[in-house]
Formats: sequence, structure tokens, C-alpha cells
Amino acid sequence: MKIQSAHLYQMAGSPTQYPEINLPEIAFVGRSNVGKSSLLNALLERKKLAYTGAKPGKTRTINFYMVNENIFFVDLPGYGYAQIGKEQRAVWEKQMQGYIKHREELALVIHLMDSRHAPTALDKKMNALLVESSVPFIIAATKRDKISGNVWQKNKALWTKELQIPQSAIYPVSAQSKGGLDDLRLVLAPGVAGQWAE
Ligand SMILES: Nc1nc2c(ncn2[C@@H]2O[C@H](COP(=O)(O)OP(=O)(O)O)[C@@H](O)[C@H]2O)c(=O)[nH]1
Ligand SMILES: [Mg+2]
Repeated sequence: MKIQSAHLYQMAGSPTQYPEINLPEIAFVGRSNVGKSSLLNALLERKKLAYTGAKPGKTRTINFYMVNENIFFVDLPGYGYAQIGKEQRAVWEKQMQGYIKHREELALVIHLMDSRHAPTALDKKMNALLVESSVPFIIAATKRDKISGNVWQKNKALWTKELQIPQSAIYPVSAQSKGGLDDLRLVLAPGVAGQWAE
């Protein structure tokens, strides 16, 4: 997967602001602080294209990054951020669900989960939404550099028990060491090369 170009194309606060050009979309979703911005930047080989380390919960819009002029990487708002009100939470949830359930351009979801932890209640809820929506998805296990191989094997076994996902669809990655990025790129490559476009 060669990244020739990547730029922020649109920040959408509502579906009317989603891009109208018909390109396939790969969406990235996960709880706040899971490492989503870091992974996007690492994949796109840009240091600061997506915000990192900013205040958790800061990304309140659905952000569309155009990659190689033929696909969008879509940054969905992180879930599970405690410091927001119930009403705002409900608005985000509705927007996220609507996008995942109804967005025709959505080709693949990368569900990010922290490799160090058991799935949270919200991780399970997201997993159920993805299954129910019949959208193709994989899991990227973030921050893999922070734990040993033994702990990761245990966590992975637990994940496959608690979530609806085969082991083969779980990709451990580290935005820090860049480990696992090439394997993940292989999954994204057909889309990035334009082969998912009609
Ligand atoms: N050690 C390590 N830290 C990471 C990794 N990815 C992200 N982080 C750190 O985790 C925190 C949250 O990352 P960020 O990308 O902003 O998460 P986001 O809220 O999901 O966008 C930051 O302090 C990052 O430096 C990783 O692969 N390894
Ligand atoms: Mg972020």
C-alpha cells in the first residue's frame, strides 16, 4: 500500500455533510484514547494529520480523509469518554449508528480495541452493532508494544470468547514501534489501490 496523498477532506457534524462523491470508505472506530489518531497517522505516514493526545473526546465530527484520491479513511468519534453529558452522548451514538447501518459507501470497519484490556461493555456493544449491520469488519488491537506476547495471547483468547470475531480477523498493531502495520495494510490495500471503487 503506497500512500501517494492523504488530506482531510471533510469534517461532518451531520449526514448532510458527508461527501457526495461516490468513493469506498474504510471507517476507524473505538473508545476514546484507544490510539485511533496515532494509528491513522502511522498508516497514512503523516505525523499530525489526525489529532493525537488532544483532550479525549475532542473529535466530535466524523472526519473524512481522502487517500490517494480514490478512497476515504473515516475517523468516527471515540466512544466511552466519561466527561460528556447524556444528551451529547445520545447525539453521537445516533450519528455513529446511522453511519454504520446506512452508509452505502462503507466498505470496511476497523474496530480498534486496546490490546492490554478485556473488552469493555461499549466494545461489546460496538461489536454487536457491526455484526447486526452486516458490514465487513476487523479488529485492530492497539498499543501491542505495551504488553508481552504471553499476555497478548491470553487477551486474544478472551476477546474471541467475548466477541463475535474469528482470531484471524484480529490484527495486533503498534503505532509506536510500527509493528503489525504491514499486515493491516495488506487488508486495506485493495481499497487504497482503488480496487473497491466501482
Ligand atoms: N505505547 C504506545 N502508545 C500509544 C500507541 N498508540 C497511541 N498511544 C498513546 O495513547 C494515547 C492516545 O492516543 P490517541 O492516538 O490520541 O488516541 P485516540 O483518542 O483514540 O485518538 C496517546 O498518549 C498516544 O501517544 C501505541 O501503539 N503504543
Ligand atoms: Mg483521536
